[in-house]
Amino acid sequence: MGDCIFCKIINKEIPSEIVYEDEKVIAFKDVNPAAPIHILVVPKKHIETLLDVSKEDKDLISYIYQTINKIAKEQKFAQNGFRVIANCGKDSGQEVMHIHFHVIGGKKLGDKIVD
Ligand code: DGP
Repeated sequence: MGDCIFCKIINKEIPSEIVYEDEKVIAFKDVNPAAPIHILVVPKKHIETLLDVSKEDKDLISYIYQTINKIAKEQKFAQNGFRVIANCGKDSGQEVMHIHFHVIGGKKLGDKIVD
C-alpha cells in the first residue's frame, strides 16, 4: 500500500538484504538487529496488524511458518533454536503497520520473553 515501508521493500523501491523470496512472502534482515540473526518474514499481502488476519489468510499464515522453518534449516540455525515474535499494536511497540514475524537467534536468548 502507498506509504507502507514493507510494501516498498516488497516492490524493491527500498533496498534490503533479502534472504528469501517467493510469490507469497519475502524475508530480509532487520535494519536494527536485536541478535546476530534477526530476519523479518513478511507476507506480500498488505495486512496491517494481527487483528486484521482473517479466515481467508489461513493458508498464508501456515505458509509463513513453513517459510520460517525453511529459512532456519537453510541458514543452519534450526538446530540451535530461535524465537519468533510478532508485535501487534501500541503496547507491543509495533512500528510498521504491515504484519511481520521477527525471527531471532544466533545466540542464547534471555529466558524472559518480555522485559
Ligand atoms: P515492529 O516494532 O515489530 O514493527 O518492528 C519493525 C522492525 O522493522 C524493526 O525491528 C526495524 C525494522 N525496519 C524498519 N524499517 C526497516 C527498513 O527500511 N529496512 C529493514 N531491513 N528493516 C526495517
